[in-house]
Amino acid sequence: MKNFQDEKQRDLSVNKSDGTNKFLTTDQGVRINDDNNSLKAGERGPSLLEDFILREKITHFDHERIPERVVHARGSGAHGFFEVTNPIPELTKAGFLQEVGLKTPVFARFSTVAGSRGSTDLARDVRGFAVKFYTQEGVFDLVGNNIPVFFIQDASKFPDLVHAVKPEPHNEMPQAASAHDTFWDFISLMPESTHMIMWLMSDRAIPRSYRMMEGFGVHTFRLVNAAEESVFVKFHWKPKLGTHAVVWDEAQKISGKNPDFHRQDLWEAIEMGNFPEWELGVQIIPAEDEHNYDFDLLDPTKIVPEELVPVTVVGRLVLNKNPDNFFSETEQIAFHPGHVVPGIDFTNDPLLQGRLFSYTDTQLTRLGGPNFHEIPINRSVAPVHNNQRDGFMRQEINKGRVSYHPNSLGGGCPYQAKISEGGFSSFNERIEAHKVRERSESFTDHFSQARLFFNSQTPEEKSHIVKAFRFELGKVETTAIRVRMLGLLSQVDAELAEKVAIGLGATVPPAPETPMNKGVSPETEEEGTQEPKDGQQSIPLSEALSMIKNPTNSPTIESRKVAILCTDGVSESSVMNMKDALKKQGAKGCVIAPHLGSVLTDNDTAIAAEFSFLTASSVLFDAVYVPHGLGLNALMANEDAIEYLTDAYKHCKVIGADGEAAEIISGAPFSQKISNADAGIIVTSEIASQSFAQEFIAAMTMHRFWQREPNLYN
Ligand code: HDE
Repeated sequence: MKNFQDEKQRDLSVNKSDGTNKFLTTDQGVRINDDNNSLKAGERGPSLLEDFILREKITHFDHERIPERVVHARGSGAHGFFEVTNPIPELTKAGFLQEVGLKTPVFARFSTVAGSRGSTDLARDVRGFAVKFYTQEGVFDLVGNNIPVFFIQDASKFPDLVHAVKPEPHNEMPQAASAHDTFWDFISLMPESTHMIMWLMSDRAIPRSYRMMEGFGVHTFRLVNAAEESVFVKFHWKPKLGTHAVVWDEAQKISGKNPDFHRQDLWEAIEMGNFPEWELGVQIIPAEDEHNYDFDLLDPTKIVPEELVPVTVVGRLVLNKNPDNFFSETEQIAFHPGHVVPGIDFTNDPLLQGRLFSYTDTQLTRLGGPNFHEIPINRSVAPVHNNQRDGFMRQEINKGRVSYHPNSLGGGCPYQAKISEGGFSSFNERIEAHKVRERSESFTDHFSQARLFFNSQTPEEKSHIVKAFRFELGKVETTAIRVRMLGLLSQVDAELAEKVAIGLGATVPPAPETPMNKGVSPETEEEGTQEPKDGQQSIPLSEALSMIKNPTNSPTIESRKVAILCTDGVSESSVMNMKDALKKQGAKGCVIAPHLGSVLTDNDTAIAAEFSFLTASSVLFDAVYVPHGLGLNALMANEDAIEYLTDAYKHCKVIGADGEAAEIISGAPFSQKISNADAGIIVTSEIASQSFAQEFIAAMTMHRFWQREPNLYN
């Protein structure tokens, strides 16, 4: 055994739980001889207090849980890198954006907002999209969402918003859902949330995958260059796989069948080498254009339409490694919009300003003290030297007597960095104002952009929004709240309000003489829609706001999953033909059979069944394929198998069948509804045809065939 006589021989940096030590030990490093029996006075006797091994193990277990995040408790994350593709040194001095090809390590965490840690991934909710950049100049966190605006304009309303959306306090229901009275009570009294609510009721709130969501910094930030000149900027993440959603009925079923659907999707994609990827883009607004729009850049309930200011791509984010330990990394990571590096700065957005306080404050409770920056996942790769000392769980062993500045005993170190040495200095913004509790008049238009969003959607997307409102408000028990919401919606679009009202069996109230405004008292304020002033830019439609109009830059089915329904007697060549064709496109065909094990093909070979009809479900796949085979009658008699097809049809997915399996489609319960123009139903009488597989794949690149929907509900 090693003799640690010399202090230097004790390598304190060795992680005791790195797995290299094969012996089980206590936290003090003492090897354990028996981990199965507590120490007792006699084999049938009482346990002894002396048993330090038992006490340590149980004490640690008793304290395993830490408080979950107040919001965004449910999340999943991964490691990766950010690589610059288009440097912007003329706009920012941030070192990590200076050179083509420069890579910065990152950790990204995606989350829902309202639910608890164990809640479903598929709740209708905003998704958090937080990225920690470990830059050479310190940590930069871009803590955004998958929706570019927010519910409220001022940080002071955040606790109210969160109290309203969380489960109701008297009975702790419903979990991870906004469809309840307190949420809509609050929203119906907060007209400033109308724009956000339109996004929340759209399919953006039920993404197909974390890998298929856009991300937004939401607030306007500043970039600052070496000459200390600043531009305004909005951050955008654009997913390589396009922005896609599931449908609400599907989301609810997934919540039951696999509440870890997004978590598993992210994990498996990375394990399979399908590394999730996004472009980072910026909308750049010159300082002199600050007042050129019919909205205020500081108002977080507003977007800057991409048609007015295009997105300039600066780099790409690739996630290529799953965490080794969920708790240590994904749970303990601590984001903060106030973690910025020289070259990136804040604006006076009053929501952002409030956030700058909240994030450190919340970690003090969640992570137990002020040293959470020392937890490995939070550590800066840039050296950290300062005079912060002590506190719970201090890891750093600071040496010497000096823990103050200025000092002479420590040679003046650590000393302040000049700006030319990379020292952070806040943008020198001129402010001359009265101290007031007021909101700017330029924040009062709550409806124009809600209308812009609604009008920019396709008819299918509009109908999903109507249905989402019908569902959510239909769950609200207080009639007055529903009616108040209809009043708000009528100020966005009369037809929208009418259609929602039909679903609720209600009547749209007459437009208020003084529409609600400023989000506090419905009675007091003036007009909530504002005409652009002279010279201000405004647009009636924005194509960029529709997911369906922007499927993806390059159609792909990479990493998509297809359910292949099989029984004994299935055509081996059909199954293998489809599996191979999908594999070539980076997608996966999964054999689903009445039982696990394998199915026997028409060639008497065995094909492994990845799932049984019981262990998987149509909603967990992007498309369904029924191959030719002898056992088709048995398949048709199986209610579970038929449910794969009916759900796939209802959720507008591609359905394919070849050979005699085509009859299954014509005999399916939905067959009367299929229109000839439905390009999502691919059938052929041929067996194992290459062109059939290609047609099936081409249809899958369309994601969904929404044209089916009007027929579905007639
Ligand atoms: Fe957060 N938010 N937030 N938020 N937020 C938190 O910080 C808060 C807001 C966002 O994966 C908390 O560490 C206030 C907008 C994400 O760990 C907390 C206000 C946006 C995450 C907090 C906002 C966000 C959080 C809870 C209004 C989009 C998860 C745990 C003034 C731009 C990050 C924690 C992760 C987490 C406060 C509004 C995004 C309580 C006070 C707007 C993605 O500090």
